[in-house]
Amino acid sequence: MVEILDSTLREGEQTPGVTFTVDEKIRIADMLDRFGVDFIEAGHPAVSPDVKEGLKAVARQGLKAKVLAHSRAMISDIDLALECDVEWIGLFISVLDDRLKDHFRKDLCQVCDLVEDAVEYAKDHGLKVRYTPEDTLRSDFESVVRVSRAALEAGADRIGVADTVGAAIPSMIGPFVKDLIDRTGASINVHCHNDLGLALANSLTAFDNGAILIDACVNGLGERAGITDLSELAVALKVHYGVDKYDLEMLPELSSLVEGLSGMKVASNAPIVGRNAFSHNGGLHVSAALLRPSFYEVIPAEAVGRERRFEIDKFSGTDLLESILSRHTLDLDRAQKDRLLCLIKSREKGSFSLEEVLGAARAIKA
Ligand code: HCA
Ligand code: CU
Repeated sequence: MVEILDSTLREGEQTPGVTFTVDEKIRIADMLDRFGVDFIEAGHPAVSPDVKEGLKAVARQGLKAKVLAHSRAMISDIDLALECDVEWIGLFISVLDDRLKDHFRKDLCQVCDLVEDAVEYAKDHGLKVRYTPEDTLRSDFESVVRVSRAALEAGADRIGVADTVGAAIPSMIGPFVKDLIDRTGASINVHCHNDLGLALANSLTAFDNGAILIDACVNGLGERAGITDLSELAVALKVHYGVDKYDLEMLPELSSLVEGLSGMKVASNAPIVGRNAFSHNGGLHVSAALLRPSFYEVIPAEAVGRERRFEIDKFSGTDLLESILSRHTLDLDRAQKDRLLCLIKSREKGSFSLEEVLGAARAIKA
């Protein structure tokens, strides 16, 4: 069974322009927990005193979700995480050739030693450990195998595959994950950035190829273009894999809580939680959706806490008018209905509010 790690409080807070207070983090974590995420990545304690406080506060909530601290593969970072009483730690360091040479000035062997030491230290102090070779997908595969084996031998519980710059496509990440599992036997977590709009596709492909956990953020927050969107992921898992363990009806409130606290507006056409995600417009769409919503909805609006809406504008047809008139017990004859429809279709730009249409209908009837 798949697991979801929500990283709104860590990766999400790295969204340019977004910060959360400790109290805000507690509110978000509480809602994520009720929604049912399996893990909450609640911060990187070396970032600032309040990030550390936030992590500690979330870890103390007694949530069902496991709380994970993000950390460089460094003893001093691990010590900070230990002070926060978390159950899990996610260690990361890159093994990308150029990063080793030009940034860390270390060879692969030295980085493997460093990872081993960090993992052993964290394990000795009672933590469960995920180790991620950052930018996994653009790293040399053999280096990833080597460092992953070193981490696993030192006791790491999971290996993270991170598409750090969102550069992967499904046909790359699928075989990569599969081969990494074949070569190391690791339990894989996957973390996909959305720079090419492929975060969800890549995440699901990793899952199809054996990954057991997918990282996500509410409203797809995260560095640059963000990471896999929690709503999209949870609904895709329900629709295509029959995953029933998340309370999908909570998605709109979760999204609007984070929208409010982050100040990052959700686009109208965002899947699942966007204003238009369950609004039907074209005459044919509306008449079919009135008859049977599934003709034009991937999941019923009600199943994800949304209401189905029908836009009234020049694209509207007779079926929508009939449905509005009968719901408001307004009895117009054929000619009156034609006049009303003509009126609606005569507006070149913009749509009608329900009140406007009802007003026009009453005027025509009078
Ligand atoms: C970062 C990197 C990270 C880490 C993912 C992980 C990424 O914030 O520096 O630790 O599993 O995208 O590689 O978010
Ligand atoms: Cu990331």
